[in-house]
Amino acid sequence: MTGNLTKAVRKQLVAWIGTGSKKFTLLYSITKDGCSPQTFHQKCDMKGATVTLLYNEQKSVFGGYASLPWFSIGGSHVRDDAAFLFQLRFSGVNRLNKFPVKPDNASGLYYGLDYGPTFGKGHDLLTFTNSPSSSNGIYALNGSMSASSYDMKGLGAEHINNGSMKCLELEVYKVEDIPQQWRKTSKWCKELEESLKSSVSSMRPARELKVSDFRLLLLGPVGSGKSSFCNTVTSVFQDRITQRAICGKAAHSITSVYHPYTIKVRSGGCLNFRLCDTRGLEEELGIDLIQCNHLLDGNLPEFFQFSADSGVDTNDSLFVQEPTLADKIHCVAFVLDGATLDELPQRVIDKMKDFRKLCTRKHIPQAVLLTKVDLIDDVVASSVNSVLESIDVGEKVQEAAELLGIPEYNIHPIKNYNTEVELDEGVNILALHALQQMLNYAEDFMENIQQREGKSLRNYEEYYMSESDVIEEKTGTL
Ligand SMILES: Nc1nc2c(ncn2[C@@H]2O[C@H](COP(=O)(O)OP(=O)(O)O)[C@@H](O)[C@H]2O)c(=O)[nH]1
Ligand SMILES: [Mg+2]
Repeated sequence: MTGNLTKAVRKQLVAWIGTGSKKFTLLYSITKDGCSPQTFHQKCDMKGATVTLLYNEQKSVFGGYASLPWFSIGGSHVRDDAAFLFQLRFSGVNRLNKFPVKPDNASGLYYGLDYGPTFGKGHDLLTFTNSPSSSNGIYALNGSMSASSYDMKGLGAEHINNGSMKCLELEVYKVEDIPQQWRKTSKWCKELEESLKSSVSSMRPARELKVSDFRLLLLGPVGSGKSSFCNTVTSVFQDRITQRAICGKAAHSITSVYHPYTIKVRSGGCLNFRLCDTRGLEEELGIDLIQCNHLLDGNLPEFFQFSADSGVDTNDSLFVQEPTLADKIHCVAFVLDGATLDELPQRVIDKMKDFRKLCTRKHIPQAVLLTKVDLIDDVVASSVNSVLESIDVGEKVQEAAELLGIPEYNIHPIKNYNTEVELDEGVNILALHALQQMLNYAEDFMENIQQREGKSLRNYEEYYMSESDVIEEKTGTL
């Protein structure tokens, strides 16, 4: 059952409660469950902390937070030092006021068998004691507001609920501490960073395949942070901030070539993967499905220059007519800007879905890098280490998963280096976790090819395009 609680209101309530992240679950709604004290008690008794919200016909929103549970006891007051009343909107306009229970007050909550949620002596907020039916969607609750146990900052009921308890809705939510992290990982520390670094550094394609590097392709809208991710990864392994890829904000893609970055390590030598940076996706311009297809298949030479007005000339002498497994892409990462996920134009989303379909048909594994997590949550901006505790980032990860139909465990929150002058453990760990998964997937992909070859398929081309794919292509359902 979902209610009317918006993200902004949840955030405000969490700030007022002041004891960390919270989960809100709707327990009771008068429009869904019917309005009666008995139903309220049946749904809300002994459920821990709750918040009650009322929405009246003058478009005012107000209510109360009880840190103690409700009970069906006949007529007694209890002390609840953490309880407070509040107003969120007044006559349709945001008005944020918290009215705390007065110090040492023994009457924070009122437990009454025949009462709906009731706060304070007298009472400061009495919701209802009857079972009104609704007329035109409006419930004429017989409650009232009157300052006594709570500090109402000198405001009378007329300034909080317009002096009216005629409500369109009353909701009670259970308020719980949320699990500390939305994704469990080993404890973040220098040792974890070092062990991830060494695991990523040790990964290389199986010797029998005679391929030196995994190719990881970054695909995503212009400005999503593809080039910045290449810089972040080179910085991690160079032990200093690097700026090999040119990044920045512009209307169209700054990156216009296919650039497979090799990653040098400080001690010398290169790692056995290449991060392949490309031109970004745009509504009208940008990389298209045919170019993407050639990229995945390894037809485009390194440093291929994408052009805005012409496609790929397959007769060009540089076009790789017979790509080997080493030229092909072994894992794709879709790069999405977490801060502007809601603003992505539908055409760009559709293009990305087409690219994803194409990858799936070629059995190329996929992950998502959800960048700019520092712009999703201020707390994460000040400490990247808190990213797995951020509800906002957790929600964006879910959104990204739904957007592309990719499981949540394949969505990696990323903070790229953009203004920093020094490395950061959290930034490095996020990038390394993502890389480790992409390399594992690239390895799985190659292993599958190896296995197929072992079963005497002519070559990996048959793996790349199975019979059903060819039929699908012939019928034009790409
Ligand atoms: N705050 C913040 N900015 C970022 C992050 N990643 C990239 N940027 C900025 O976003 C802009 C576009 O990045 P860029 O890497 O050029 O995107 P590309 O078009 O996908 O290659 C640049 O101004 C970057 O500095 C990030 O994680 N956090
Ligand atoms: Mg770029």
